[in-house]
Amino acid sequence: MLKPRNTATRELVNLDGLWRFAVDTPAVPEPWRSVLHGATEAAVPSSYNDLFVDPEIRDHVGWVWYQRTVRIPRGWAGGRVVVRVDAATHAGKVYAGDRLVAEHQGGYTPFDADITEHVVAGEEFRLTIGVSNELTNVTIPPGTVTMTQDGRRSQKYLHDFYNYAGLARSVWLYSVPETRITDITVVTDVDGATGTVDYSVETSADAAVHVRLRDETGAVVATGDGADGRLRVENAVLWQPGAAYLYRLEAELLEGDDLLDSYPLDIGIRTVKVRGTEFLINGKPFYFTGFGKHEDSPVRGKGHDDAYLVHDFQLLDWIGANSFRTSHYPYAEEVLEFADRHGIVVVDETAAVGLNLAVTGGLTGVGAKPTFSPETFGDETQAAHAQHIRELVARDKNHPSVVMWCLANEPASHEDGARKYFEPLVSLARSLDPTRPVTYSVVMFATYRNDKIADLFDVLSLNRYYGWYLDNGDLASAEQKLEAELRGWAEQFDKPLIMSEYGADAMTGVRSVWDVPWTEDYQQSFLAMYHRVFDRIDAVTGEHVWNFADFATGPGIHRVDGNRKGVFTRDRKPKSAAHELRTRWKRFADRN
Ligand code: GCB
Repeated sequence: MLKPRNTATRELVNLDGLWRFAVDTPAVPEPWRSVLHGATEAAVPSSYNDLFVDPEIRDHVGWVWYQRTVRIPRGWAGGRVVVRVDAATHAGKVYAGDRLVAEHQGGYTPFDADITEHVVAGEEFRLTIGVSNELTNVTIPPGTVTMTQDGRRSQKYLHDFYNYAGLARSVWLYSVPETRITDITVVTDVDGATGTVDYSVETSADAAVHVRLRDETGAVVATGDGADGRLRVENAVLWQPGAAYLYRLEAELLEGDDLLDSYPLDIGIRTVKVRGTEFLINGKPFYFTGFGKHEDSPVRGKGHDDAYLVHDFQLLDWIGANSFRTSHYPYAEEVLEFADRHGIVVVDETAAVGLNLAVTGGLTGVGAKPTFSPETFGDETQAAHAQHIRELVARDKNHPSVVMWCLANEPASHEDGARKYFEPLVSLARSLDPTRPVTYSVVMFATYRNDKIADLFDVLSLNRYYGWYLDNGDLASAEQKLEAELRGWAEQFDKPLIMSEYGADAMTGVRSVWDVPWTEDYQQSFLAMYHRVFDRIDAVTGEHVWNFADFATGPGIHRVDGNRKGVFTRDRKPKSAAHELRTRWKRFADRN
């Protein structure tokens, strides 16, 4: 799935801005058929929830409608005209005038609507996009819609972040030639001082393919002919964590001397491999330092924002982080491109969060119903999960920053049924991308004794909260239990262990000289305790603190206007713990 770009043969119009906006109502059964009735305006990109003061909009369950008028540029006769929706959370429908032109399920991967037959170059048309925030037991992530006593529909879900919805990423109008490049896949390797780039170009019809690889100065370093091939780059400059280097692959589709289509792709030459307990990037052991993040900011919710993007990466650099996990869904493509350009390593996670009914059972690890069963999460959920993995890999496979796929966050991997559910998904991910390791984030109920799927994966990513959800306020007990558990995993599996979540809530300005939960001091001591343990266990190959910044959640008795485990506040001010991490991770900079 190629990102829309301006090229010699393609044009691109950004449709962001203010759109007419209305919540679905039975009074207007087919709102796309005319100018949206009773509409207000909403910003795109942005989640819509926090834009409005009206709780009927914020808490609405079901469809909302976005609409605007779009003019097709005059010169676009001849090719195909496409609308790209970068994200419609969690389901989208696109109408060109009165016609339904695309439907998509899944809130964090893009989709296209080919509108060629429904529009005329130089003329305007009415573009309406419906977005639904509903989650069910067959969506990824899952949820349930219940009825309140007074007859309102209410969305319940099993994940700990607010169910923001809407058009949170850009919408584009673009043109592509009739005979065009439809996909490019690149796999790189290193052979001594030579970098190899295996490329494969898919096209909509037979035509000659020519590729050219340029270095950062623009000099051509390799060329190739044919839809598949291998380029060799002598004295290749590798893409390294902290030292990004990108080559530009220019793919061209030709008929004789006529250029039918061209598409540029920035790629990095690098390798990723797991060897025993080591995670190797370019053959060198890599130790992950960083965070589980969220796409989350005031007012915009999950709306992509280039200012927050730049600032968050500045803070990652300031604190000495070399990586992050896209917890708990694929992030905007702009984020991955930025990571590519700035040498930040990414663990790319699916939106499969909440496949765990045991979480609703409190700290017992036993839910009222089994998680994986035909009546809970069964074949249809698994099919939706598989489709999501296909779309994620299709979108992100060429990013050098992405070094691993994380197929789920905290599934009930200790329950019967987990293996039957996950085995085909792991095989699918491996067949779609044989080059990257796969992992999942392991919930605390799943231990090295009872987990049923760990052997299927390359890397074990553990989410652990000793000292917070267990032994709250007692870091001495927490330290013993954490160490015992990590040693258990390390003895049982010869695989890298990443602590993919560890963290404590802290309210800025709440202080204590004792180990008092919710203070900044406790958050700091909590992290320091984990670090002592990590440093005693060789198999630990990385540490991702939960979370980079405070973030919005649904209401809950253990949430104070959201989750406060951020090392930065929601408006990105450091808490005391940030300094603890900075001191430690700056020291680590030489290790990678
Ligand atoms: C977890 C989840 C994460 C939560 C976190 C917490 O295990 O993976 O989404 O936000 O715990 O703070 O409870």
